[in-house]
Formats: sequence, C-alpha cells, structure tokens
Amino acid sequence: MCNAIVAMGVNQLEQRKVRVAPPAPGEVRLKVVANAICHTDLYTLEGSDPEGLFPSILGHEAGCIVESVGKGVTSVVAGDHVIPCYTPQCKKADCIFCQSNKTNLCPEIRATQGQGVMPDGTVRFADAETGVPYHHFMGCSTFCEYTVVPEIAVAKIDQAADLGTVCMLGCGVTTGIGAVRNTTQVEAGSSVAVFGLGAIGLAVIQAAKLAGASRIFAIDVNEDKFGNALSLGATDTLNPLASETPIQQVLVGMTKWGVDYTYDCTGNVDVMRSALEAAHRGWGVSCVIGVAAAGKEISTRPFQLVTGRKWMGTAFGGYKARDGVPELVTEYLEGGLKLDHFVSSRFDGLGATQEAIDSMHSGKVLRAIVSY
Ligand code: NAD
Ligand code: AHE
Ligand code: ZN
Repeated sequence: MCNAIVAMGVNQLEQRKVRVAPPAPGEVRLKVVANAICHTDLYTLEGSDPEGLFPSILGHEAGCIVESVGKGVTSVVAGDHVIPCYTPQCKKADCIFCQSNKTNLCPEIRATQGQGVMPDGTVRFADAETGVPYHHFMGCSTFCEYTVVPEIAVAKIDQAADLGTVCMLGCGVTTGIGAVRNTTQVEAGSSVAVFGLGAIGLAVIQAAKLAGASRIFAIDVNEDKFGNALSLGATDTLNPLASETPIQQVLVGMTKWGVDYTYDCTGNVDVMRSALEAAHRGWGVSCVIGVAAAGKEISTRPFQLVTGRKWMGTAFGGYKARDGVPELVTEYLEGGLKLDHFVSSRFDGLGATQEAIDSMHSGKVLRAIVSY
C-alpha cells in the first residue's frame, strides 16, 4: 500500500492510499523517486484531453528505481535506475516502427495506453479503502509512490545521474531537444523561430544553439520569458501583442523570405498557423510540438505549402525512448547538456503535488519537481 494523488474528475485531485499490484509478465514495478509536472498533466486534469479518463493517476515525467520485475523481463533488474517513457520502444524484429529510422512511434502498447489500462487490459491500481480501480495515464502514472509500467517503456540510465533532475528527460526537455535534432534536423547557420518560451520552447532554443543556428527568434506574449531565452542563445525577442502586424509578417519582414525552422511550443492552433506562415518560402519547416485542446483544428492557405513550406509534428522529439534517453543522461553527466536551469522550484513529498501544480499556473515556472 502507498500514497497516490488521484484525479477523481476534472480539476479534482485527492490524495488516496492505493494498492499497486505486482508486475505481470513483461512489466516492472517502480519506486518513483521524483516527478516533474508537465503542462500535459494540467491539460488532462483540466478536461482538455480527448483521451483523458477519470479517475486516473496522472504524472509522466519521473525518475524511478526498479522495485521488482515480472516474469520474462530481461532488460532491467531490481535496483536499476530508470525513466518511464510514454512512447515505448519494443525493439521487436517485426515492429516496422522500431526497425525504421523514420520514426519513434512504436505502436506496441498505444491502444491500451490510451484506454488507461495495461497491455493485458487490466489496471494495477486500486483504492486501498474502497477497492475502486484507477486508470493509468500515458503508460506512466507517476503521481504515485509506486507504479507499474511495461518493460518496453523504461529507459535504463546511469545511476550517477540525480533522478530529481534527469526526471525532466521523461518528456518536455527531451521533446524540445529532439524536435531540433531528430524531427527537423537543424543545420549550422540556420535561422530558427520559437513560439512559446516554456520548458519546451527553451529546450528548442538550447538545442538550436548547440546545432549552430545563427539567428534564433524567441517569441512569447509574456516578456518575463525573454531573459531565459536570451541566456540560452536567442538573438531576437518578440512579443506578438506589441504590434498590429501579424507576427508571421513581422518575421518575414525581418528575414526577407521567412525563417528556416519554426516551432509551436504553445498548443494554440492560431500560433501553429503563424509558425507555419513564418517559415521560409521554398524550404521552411514548421514543427508542431504543442498539444491542442479537444476539438481544435489547424488551418492555413494551401498556397503556403504549395510554395514549399513543410508542416510537421513531433512526439517525444522523435527519440526512440530506450536508446535515446540514456544517451541524453550521459550527455548531461558529461556536461554537454545543461538541465538545471529548467528547475524553477522543488517540493518535498508526494502530498506537495497540488502545490507544485498550482505553481505551474503562475506563468513563472518552467518545471516544478516533487521528490517523494
Ligand atoms: P508552458 O505553458 O510552460 O509554455 C508555453 C508558453 O507559451 C508560455 O510561456 C506562454 O506565455 C506562451 N504563449 C501562450 N500563448 C502564446 C501566444 N499566443 N504566442 C506566443 N507565446 C504564447 O508549456 P510547456 O511546458 O513549455 O509546453 C508547451 C506545449 O508543449 C504544451 O502544449 C505541452 O502540452 C506540449 N508538449 C508536447 C510534447 C510532445 O511530445 N509533442 C511533449 C511535452 C509537452
Ligand atoms: N491524447 C491527446 C493528445 C496528447 C498528445 O498529443 N500527447 C503528446 C505528448 S504530450 C507530452 O507531454 C504525444 O506525444 N502524443 C503522441 C501519442 O502517442 O500520444 C489526443 O489528442 O488524443
Ligand atoms: Zn509531458
């Protein structure tokens, strides 16, 4: 029996005692050491996720230690340090997605994950008092002191890394970095525009700078975000609300033909359109990273695509989870990848999760990390 923060309904979190069943074959049970709050947890809690289910245990950016393993598990043992990943990597010879270098979207457990259950169709969480079952979330459910996930969804990492920091590689930071390195493959000398300067947007800027981008436009309606962007390598900052001219026209005006690579890191479909239309005539690439609320759709004039702009998107930054995340942890340990600036605040104990979530609404917090 352990503690969990359960989403009973929209914007309704409760701390409950839960029983976390032992891992079934092919699964691992994890002790969650630290968890960072991602905006997608808030989006689901607020009822904006078309796949959102209640009651469920949210949370998907965690650093964990393997507590026990189910039958047939071979890639990790109790005591290993791992990061659970919402995009798995089954590595099977007949998985055309894992075998392809074009994608990270292994579909092995995606259907059951979306239904809030484990691959065998059942759940591992039950309320200790009432016996009510709780749904899993994004295959992770890390707002709980223990969780159970499929073996194919855990990345085993170097034990030297602080789990209270590298937990952020379970989603947001990895996504921003991978959007630059894997999805769009920014070349040295490119121009880049980043719409939305939260943790994801800043990770894009950081990776673009490391890739040798020569000009990096940092765009946000909250000018308090500009300082971080500039210190990570942005060359220009822009507030779309500061001018009557649409931001895409401002950017095209500043660059003549548009920006080589643009990224939506807001989840706002109007911003996605601006980002696409700010992309360079003939070859500009615009990448959707933000997650839009249920019912929202994107649009633009098809002429924007006819004239050579490409619209793409990324999930988990295109990283194949079990191969890519340990490499990022190593890059962090060797000093090439800085992570500490993403940590805005730290909280002690699972019970502080609500407080950590509340802090995310202030607009000042990149990542709030709760140590259990
Ligand atoms: P965040 O809320 O911290 O940052 C968003 C930023 O966008 C804020 O600074 C906000 O001021 C700014 N913003 C809002 N409206 C704007 C506008 N009209 N123009 C310019 N800026 C605007 O969020 P985050 O944690 O950085 O996450 C960003 C998005 O990425 C979220 O939608 C999240 O759900 C999504 N996400 C996607 C993936 C993926 O794999 N695709 C992974 C993680 C997060
Ligand atoms: N469930 C939603 C979509 C949510 C979504 O797009 N999630 C992103 C990750 S956000 C991480 O913070 C993603 O990578 N999705 C790919 C996937 O397989 O879920 C919906 O619209 O139904
Ligand atoms: Zn996330």
